[in-house]
Formats: sequence, C-alpha cells, structure tokens
Amino acid sequence: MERFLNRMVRSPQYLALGLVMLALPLALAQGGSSNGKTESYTIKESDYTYKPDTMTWHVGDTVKLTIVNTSPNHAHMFMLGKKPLNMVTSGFGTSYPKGWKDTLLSSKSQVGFSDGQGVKMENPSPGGVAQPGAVALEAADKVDGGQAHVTLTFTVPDKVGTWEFACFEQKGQHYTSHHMVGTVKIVK
Ligand SMILES: [Cu+2]
Repeated sequence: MERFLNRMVRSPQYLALGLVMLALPLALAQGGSSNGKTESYTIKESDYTYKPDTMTWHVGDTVKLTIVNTSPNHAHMFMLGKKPLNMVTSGFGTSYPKGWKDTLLSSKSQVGFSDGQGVKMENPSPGGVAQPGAVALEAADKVDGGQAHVTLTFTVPDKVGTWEFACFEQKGQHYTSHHMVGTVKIVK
C-alpha cells in the first residue's frame, strides 16, 4: 500500500486511479437500489376504475402522479393507504369507509399539489385521521372546459409492501359496491 501511495503521488496516472478507487465505495454507499429517479404516471379515473390500476414504485424515487377524472357526472377520489377507516355516520349506527387507517404518506408537507383544476378536496381528515396526498376531483360536468385534474409530487417513503388506492365517494359505495381500488407495490 505504501509503495502504491508513493507511486500515486509521483505519477498523475496513479493519482487518477487512486481517486477513482476512493470515490467508488462512496458512490456505492449513496446509491442504494434506486438513484432518486422521477417516475411519472397519469391515472385516469372513470366510473368505477383507475387506469392504470397497478404500479410499482421504488423507495426514494420521486413520483409525479397526474390524476384525471374522466367521469362525466361522478366525483372520484384518490386515496393511498391500507385498512379502511370505517366510521359510524348515521343515527342508525351504519358505518362506511371514509379513508384509510394507515396512510402511505405521513404529512401534508410531503406532497406537492400542482396544476389543479376542479379539485373538490385536498388532504382530508375524516374523523381526525389525516390522509396526506388524498384528493377528490369533480365530475366533468362541474368543470369549465374539460376534466378535473391535479398533479401530486412526493418521495416514495421507505414502506415496502403492497398498498392500495381507492375512492370512498358516495358513502363509501365506490369502494364497497363498485370496488374502485388499485394497487401499488413499493419495492427497494
Ligand atoms: Cu369514485
């Protein structure tokens, strides 16, 4: 090693090689499996589906998600999480899902909303349970000159596993009766 270092100092060629050898482990340590790329998607909502309805996201990547509601007369939601949050909402004790108990994103500040039109609701908190990044878009008949849309931007958190996105409009019926649900796999 000492001999190598001596030669490195004397010869510019060896100096360059030495610098590469020093830099390589640093680059590997920082890289991980994803390199903080940006993944862009457009999701079209309709009655009562999402297209696409499956995605795979990588931890640490930036996701840019443009959501468009193509339905002529129904508002739809996009909410990311796990385990429906059932809430009693009538005197008859009827309960229905209004969001998720476990949300994928954990704070509003994590999510950028841009280029929104016909946004009915952002970051709701049904029953006090914050749903960061959740959004409801109006039906096209309520939007001047086209379809409601918005772009969400966030970093994929380190929550490896299978997550869902769903719509809980009309007292949860879009979820319970129409099964308006999609799946996101989060991988390293
Ligand atoms: Cu819906």
